[in-house]
Amino acid sequence: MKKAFLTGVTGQDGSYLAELLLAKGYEVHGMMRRSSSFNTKRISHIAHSLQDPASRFHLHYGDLTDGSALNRLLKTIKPDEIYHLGAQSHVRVSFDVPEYTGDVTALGTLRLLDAIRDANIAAKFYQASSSEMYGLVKETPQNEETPFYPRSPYACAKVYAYWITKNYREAYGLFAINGILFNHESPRRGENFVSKKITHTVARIKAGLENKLLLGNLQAVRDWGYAPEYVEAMWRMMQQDNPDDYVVATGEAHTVQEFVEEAFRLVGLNWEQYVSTDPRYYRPSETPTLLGSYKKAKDKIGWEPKVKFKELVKIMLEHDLKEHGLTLS
Ligand code: NAP
Ligand code: F7E
Repeated sequence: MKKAFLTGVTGQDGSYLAELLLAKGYEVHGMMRRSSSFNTKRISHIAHSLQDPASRFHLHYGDLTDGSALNRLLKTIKPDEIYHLGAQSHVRVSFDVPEYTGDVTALGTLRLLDAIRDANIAAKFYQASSSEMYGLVKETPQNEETPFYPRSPYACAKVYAYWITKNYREAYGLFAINGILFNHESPRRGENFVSKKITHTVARIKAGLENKLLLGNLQAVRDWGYAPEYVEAMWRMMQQDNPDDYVVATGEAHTVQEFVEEAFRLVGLNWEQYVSTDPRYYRPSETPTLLGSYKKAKDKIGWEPKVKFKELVKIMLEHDLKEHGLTLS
């Protein structure tokens, strides 16, 4: 039985990936950090089996700032595949906590790669790289060869993590790869990312619990895909014989305003009556527009997106309406 080790198991992607790997028969070990309140909401449906001695799902405390814990975990678990998804992943917040973001998101990756060397294991390593690395884009659409121009402390940290992953591949022969994923969303997306903020608030407005939605830059353009499909791409990359880097995207771009319009349209409300902009949600430097080419992923690992923009908005909104006992008519 293959063993996988996941950082970020309590996050959006970690929860979907843990489900996928369990369904494929893996033994799954997730690292979570200690929190004063439960941070396991996204995995509670699989974590309930933890008491079962036959469970293939295991949780371990650890933190990406704690190299000795990472070393110990890898030496004890000896995983075949490591999916490194843990990060301070919020771009706006990275301007408030730049040093912490660098420590967790950049150096955390180095600590984990070094722990693989210290444990002397032949584990494959997946780095959760990001389209934010393209920032002020040098060409459109962006592909694996497009130069990076990061626009936030988060994106700078991800550029470091990208290169240190590649460096450990070249220097030490590790099977270490970068999945350069464009924005991907789901009902499990954190509520302070724009997609979930919109569908969550539109559902509350429809339920009569709220009457406004405050947003930042409505003209930002993103290539939004569906998270459960993106974790499948991660797994496929890791099943290849040779390590390589891949872009995962939908090849469709939309503005934040279009996301807003679609969500309000679905519930039959006029968005302009509810939406205002607030400077608090603008970034000191923005990534204005992103659009990815998934050609290499399609050709080499047979991956293609199925859920596109309108269906994504609908999936997320239906889920959030249901929380209030509402449905789309
Ligand atoms: P997410 O929901 O924000 O999850 C981040 C995970 O990292 C959570 O499990 C979080 O734990 C954990 N974490 C944060 N700080 C940590 C620390 N100091 N030590 C250990 N764990 C820590 O992110 P996601 O959307 O699932 O994204 C997964 C990865 O892909 C991230 O690296 C992100 O930067 C990257 N990425 C995401 C996208 C996207 O559109 N979603 C696109 C490209 C790349 P808590 O639950 O305790 O907070
Ligand atoms: O912002 C604009 C904002 O925070 C998208 C992370 O998963 O994807 C994510 O980063 C756009 C930006 O995602 C609000 O200015 C307008 O242009 O949902 P977001 P992100 O910054 O693209 C990448 C690929 C990652 O790697 C990251 O980890 O929407 N926007 N108004 C807003 N954004 C937020 N959060 N809140 C607003 O009110």
